Amino acid sequence: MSGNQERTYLMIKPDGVQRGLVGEIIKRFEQKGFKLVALKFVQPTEEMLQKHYADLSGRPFFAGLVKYMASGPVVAMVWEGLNIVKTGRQMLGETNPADSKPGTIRGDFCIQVGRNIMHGSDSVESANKEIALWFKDEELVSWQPADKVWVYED
Ligand code: DAT
Ligand code: MG
Repeated sequence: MSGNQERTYLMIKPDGVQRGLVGEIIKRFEQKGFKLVALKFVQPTEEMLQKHYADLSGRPFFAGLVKYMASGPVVAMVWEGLNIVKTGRQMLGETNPADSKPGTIRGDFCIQVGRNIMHGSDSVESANKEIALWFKDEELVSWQPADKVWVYED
């Protein structure tokens, strides 16, 4: 698999959906040149979210995090592209929106860490785990964007 096929799991959280930011957030990844591989609008269960955030289960904010994340539908997505895990995190901004630069998603659209509107995988390893948690293999779409040669050198 070439570097251009690196994948990440991105999720618009319930506050991003409720605040009408779905189109704006997807637009940024689309305009950047990344490739959409899978997308679904789902009401996540607490069980799914406990698995998704299993690494944080010992943290004091865990119960509140799961409750907030289960409070409404989310947009679950897989995106692909060169260095997308790292670049995706840069496009999101810092975990705490107060530390996020203007121009980033969290820097532009939210204020507090417990309402930071979007999730992005923090490593290729966690991306693979998260993609497998949220999507079945057959939901990952194989397609060739028409602009590929204009986005990548080769
Ligand atoms: P990120 O979402 O940037 O990968 P993380 O994985 O450390 O950050 O934490 C997952 C989510 O948990 C984060 O998006 C918001 C919430 N969170 C993290 N730290 C928190 C804190 N100190 N208080 C409240 N919520 C927190
Ligand atoms: Mg994280």
